[in-house]
Amino acid sequence: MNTTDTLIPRPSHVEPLDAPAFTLNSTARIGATGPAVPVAGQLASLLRRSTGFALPIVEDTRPGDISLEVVETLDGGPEAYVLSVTEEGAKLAAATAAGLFNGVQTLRQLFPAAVEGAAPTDTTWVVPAVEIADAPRFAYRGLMLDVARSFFTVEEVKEQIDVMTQFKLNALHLHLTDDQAWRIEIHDPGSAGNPSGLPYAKLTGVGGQGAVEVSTAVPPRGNSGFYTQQDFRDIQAYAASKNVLVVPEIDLPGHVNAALAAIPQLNPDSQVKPMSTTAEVGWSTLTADLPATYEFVREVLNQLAAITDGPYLHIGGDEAHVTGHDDYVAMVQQFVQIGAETGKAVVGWNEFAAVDLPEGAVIQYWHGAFEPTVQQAEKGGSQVIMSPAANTYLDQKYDPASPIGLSWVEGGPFTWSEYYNWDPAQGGLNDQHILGVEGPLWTETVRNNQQAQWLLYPRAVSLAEVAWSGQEVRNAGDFRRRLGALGERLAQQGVVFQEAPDVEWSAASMWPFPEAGTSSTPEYGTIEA
Ligand code: TNX
Repeated sequence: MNTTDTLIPRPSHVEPLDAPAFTLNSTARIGATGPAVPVAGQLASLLRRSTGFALPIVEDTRPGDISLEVVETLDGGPEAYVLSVTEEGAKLAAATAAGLFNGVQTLRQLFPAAVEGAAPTDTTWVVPAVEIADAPRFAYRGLMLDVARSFFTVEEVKEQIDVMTQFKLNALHLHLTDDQAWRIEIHDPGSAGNPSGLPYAKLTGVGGQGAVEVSTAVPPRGNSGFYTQQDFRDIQAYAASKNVLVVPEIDLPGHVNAALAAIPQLNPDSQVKPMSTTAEVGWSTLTADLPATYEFVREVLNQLAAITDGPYLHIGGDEAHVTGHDDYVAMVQQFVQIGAETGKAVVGWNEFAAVDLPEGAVIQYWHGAFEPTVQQAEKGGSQVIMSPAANTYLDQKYDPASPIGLSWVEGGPFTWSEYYNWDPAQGGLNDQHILGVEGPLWTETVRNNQQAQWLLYPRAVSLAEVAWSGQEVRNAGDFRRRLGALGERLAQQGVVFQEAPDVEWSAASMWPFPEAGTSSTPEYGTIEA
């Protein structure tokens, strides 16, 4: 195996050195000062766990150590890093802590796979001599987790963050509301801020109990629950410590049944709707000529903006099939304005490109006509997050017989290569228009982290490389080899992955997914075809 066979995503410049390797031994230390210290701490915890070495964090280094340094003048943008490994040690430099975090993920992949182990093993910790200079192609490299159809606890979300960050993915979009459920606490603003007396506490009181129910999923009914505002902050702080930005979504003006079931004033007849568990889409809507609609959206977006550290608020906009076109435009035009007034940049699914977007708005392209997105990007200056369903939808089946996943996207089934062999710069968009790439994981058929991981990996790794590595260093055959090598690391971490049959995996997945029609592990229950 050569040096780069373990690096994923592939760095922009790698120069293996024809020189003796570095061996980390028990007396090694990690050098860091100032903003490099927390990142050094993260590297130390990983290495201490698998090596059993003390690895103290120190200010000055000597031969045999690893050093992390913030060098503000370093080129390549905030997430770039340079890593140099010689017999004398490993030196990592970046302009920011985020860049160092990225470099640490690369260094981690240069160690033997046993570095991912949960307990010390007797391994010689050799790192090949190499010079790496690396920077991302796109600033936004995301996954979306649909916590509305089936809830994921704070701990489960943190676990997902732990896995994704090793591939330098840096954005987590949380789809917080949908027809089946409402997952984020909204406080009662008090009488002055609540002229219509909307019962905001019912959003989670009623809406938080909901979940999807489909006969093919195991178990059929999704999980209930919701995040308090403190939970949301907690997820966000954890994400930030791993260079991940959280993007919260309130889906409007469709996908709102849970809100209609909680708040009578959002309905034209002032009667709450029943909660619903169906996976059907496009059948609910807010009402354009009810003043409560705008009062509600303003309060919700204001509260969400107040607890969101990142620059983005996602306001949905997709599949409003029962909203008349004029009503759609009337509402979404106001919603983007309300969103912008919170001080955040609004993000929406590409349908929302039908309205005049405020400055800084971001369009998430997923499906349908591409022209409105391209036009707004070229003329209006909106940036685009590329999530074309056939190249990024992580909820799609790997195989028609797969027990988990959906199959509505044309061109499927989809394995790692459909998510690898595409270029986000397409149809008139160039890299300047593109903020980045995101893979959505819708959870109609997903009930826990193992099932989620099975759909995510390895396809999310394909997306990570599409988002990070320039076209000039990407190559499917080479990527397939590196995926094979990754198997061992995922297995060491206890991460479930799909054993794509065209990849030579270096280890088996911890739970190779059972075939449809067979009954298997307690975690999965019985899988129906
Ligand atoms: C379409 S993609 C949806 C979601 C579904 C998904 C299932 C998008 C913006 N809306 O409501 O969960 O298909 O793949």
